[in-house]
Amino acid sequence: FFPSVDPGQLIEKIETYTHGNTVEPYRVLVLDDSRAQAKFMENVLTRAGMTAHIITDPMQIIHALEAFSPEIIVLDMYMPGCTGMEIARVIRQQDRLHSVPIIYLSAEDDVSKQLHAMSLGGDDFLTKPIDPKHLIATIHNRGRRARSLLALMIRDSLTGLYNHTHTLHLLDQEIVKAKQKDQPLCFAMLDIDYFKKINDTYGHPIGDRVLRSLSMFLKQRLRKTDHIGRYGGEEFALILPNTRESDAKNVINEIRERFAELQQPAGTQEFRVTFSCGVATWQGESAQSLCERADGALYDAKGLGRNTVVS
Ligand code: GH3
Ligand code: MG
Ligand code: MG
Ligand code: MG
Repeated sequence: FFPSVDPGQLIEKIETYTHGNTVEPYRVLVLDDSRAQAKFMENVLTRAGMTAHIITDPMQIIHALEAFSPEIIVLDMYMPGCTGMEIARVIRQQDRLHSVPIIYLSAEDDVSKQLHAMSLGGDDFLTKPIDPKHLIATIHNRGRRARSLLALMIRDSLTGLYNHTHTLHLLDQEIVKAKQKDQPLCFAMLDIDYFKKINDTYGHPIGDRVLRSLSMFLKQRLRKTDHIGRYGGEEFALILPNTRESDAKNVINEIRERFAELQQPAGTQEFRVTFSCGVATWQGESAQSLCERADGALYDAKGLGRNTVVS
């Protein structure tokens, strides 16, 4: 899946994680039953510009994963009552943490035991006493790769928009925020009209170009705080935080009119494309119910003859 990725797009994806030039500090979770060792690690990581979260009780791991959402996990190998390997297994069972790097720390110098630990879901094995430079370099390498992989995982490769899974994840997050801040939230489903006909008439590559053209158009016209996802083949989802339904409708209608004016090139010919859209305002319900209402409104927009926005 790597060769199909456009390098420019890749850089843009990584930049969304680094906010331009300065790299956002890595969030590192350290579990070590020795308080002295844990304190030492906290010192080393903090001085290297990382955000460290230290726990000494293995029972706290689930809560720490949830509350801190680490990008890298450093595990002591031997602790009273459990091993780092057992903790790694618990971590790997969670879908979301399937590829988070795990670094083991131990005085264990038996290589076969080290390899066994690695086979159970670890990525690196550092032996105590820990050399701070070695630890920092390991975290940097693992962290950088984990970030770029994550940036790829959440995007659709054709358009560079968020993919279906990540769009739903963002919707869940925005629902929580709307509740906390007591702000309105709109969700819109947008579907290109007669797209099958475009493919049949001009060919699939031209159809793909229309998808990219609409994606760019949406990115240029929506706010930085809005989220745009490719929900399905020629379906897009828009998450509009802190937006009232009437404002959402106005903005999308304006985009609809402007996009319909664009001439899409196809060899020596040109053609125009329209889309239909259904908008729903969050009413304290689940993400699924909100999606269903937006989908219902989209269905109505199609029924009304297409090239329209319905709420
Ligand atoms: P409607 O106005 O009712 O939405 O009609 P439609 O033709 O747009 O809808 P339909 O769902 O029948 O067709 C969607 C088409 O989108 C069918 C599928 O081949 C095409 N499609 C899905 N994904 C892609 C893609 O990635 N690239 C291209 N070129 N076409 C795609
Ligand atoms: Mg220990
Ligand atoms: Mg469709
Ligand atoms: Mg369609």
